[in-house]
Amino acid sequence: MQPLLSSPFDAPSKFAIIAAMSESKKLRVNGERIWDTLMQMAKIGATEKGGCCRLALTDLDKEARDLYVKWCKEAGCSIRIDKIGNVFARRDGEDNSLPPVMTGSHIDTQPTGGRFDGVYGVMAGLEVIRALNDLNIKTKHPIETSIWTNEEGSRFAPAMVASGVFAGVYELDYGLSREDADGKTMGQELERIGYAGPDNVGGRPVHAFFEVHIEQGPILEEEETTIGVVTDGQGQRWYELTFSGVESHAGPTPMNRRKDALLGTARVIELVNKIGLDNAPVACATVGMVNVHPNSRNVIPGKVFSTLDFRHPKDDVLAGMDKAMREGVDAIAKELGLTYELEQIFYYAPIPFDEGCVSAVREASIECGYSHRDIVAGAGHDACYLSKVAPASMVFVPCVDGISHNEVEDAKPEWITAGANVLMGAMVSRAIAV
Ligand code: HGY
Ligand code: MN
Ligand code: MN
Repeated sequence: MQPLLSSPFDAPSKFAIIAAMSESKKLRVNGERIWDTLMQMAKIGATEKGGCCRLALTDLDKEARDLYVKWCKEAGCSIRIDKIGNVFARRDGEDNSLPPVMTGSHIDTQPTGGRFDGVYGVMAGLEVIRALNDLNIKTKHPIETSIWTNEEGSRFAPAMVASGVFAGVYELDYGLSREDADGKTMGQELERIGYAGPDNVGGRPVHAFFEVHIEQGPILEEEETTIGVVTDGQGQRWYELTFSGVESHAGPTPMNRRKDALLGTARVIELVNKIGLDNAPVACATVGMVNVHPNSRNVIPGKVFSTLDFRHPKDDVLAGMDKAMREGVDAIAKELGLTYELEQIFYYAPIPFDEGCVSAVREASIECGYSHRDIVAGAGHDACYLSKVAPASMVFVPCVDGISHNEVEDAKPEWITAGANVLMGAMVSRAIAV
């Protein structure tokens, strides 16, 4: 059979073919089915406020994985699991010697997470496969949809560990040795829930990777734009800071004799916020976790652990934020007589996504007739690491009030359908090309 297209760059003709397919075969997903799939998944870890708490590698993560694997098998997929628990559901193509066109995201959530962050991208991949089955469309390349372990970095830090191992950013042992607050490692928890797979992690060709995700910010909804064509992922730096002072009695200890680790942390929270504002309008700077020891109301805290999170689309600005923070922390420690340990535990430079894949998303949006605009990803995503080993890009859809990492996280069914349609168009445009 003649290759349908000779090069990945004749996007218009690719979409001319897809348009023809869609004319004859309506290259569209089943919006009701994907919404129903998401609502079934949302029951696993459902919270009273309507959100989802399904932390990485807990029994709830296992329950969701098992259900997803069942659905994928029912859709005719073969299942592979790698040594860090990434799950790959594969739909054969005409030529299975060709590398797959892949999609996927994560199903682990924040403790007060929502019903869409991550899991939407995983279910959209399943829906693309289900829709291709309904349309009886056979692609040249195999199609794979995937679950990436521990994307959130909430239970096990840092974020995106498993896609990082797949992309060669981390060694497998580093990933498996990540510990939660109780000292349990990812490797132990993978064994416990039965998702320590046999396959090596990564090291295999991927023809293209696409991830659909809610924007998790306010832009698309405010502009009443349906699709975000994600051109870049902003860079991130995560730190762990421990201030040590002297625990002492809150009553008899004079103010000028204190070495108060929580006062130091409070100053750093102000400093981090100022660094973010000094690099407005796009910089983001957050202190998300503070653990106070001994955390007793009448003891001056002797040791305080906190986490710092910096984000920016320009690496040099991110480096400047790092420098300003380090200088500030040092000055605060000196002024308050504290010692400190500061470790950067996570860093990746801003990611420009693949132009061919970005145009595939844009062309699919046009072919589907959706309003769209280029956008930079504010959050981290597995696609950011996949972009190191495959041409990659992302599809964003709006979320209500731009809120995510919150139990009220919400999206409209028409947005969910639109994102899955664009994902399908972008994937098929790559899977029919040689
Ligand atoms: O932190 C992030 O950007 C993502 O939610 N892991
Ligand atoms: Mn996510
Ligand atoms: Mn998230």
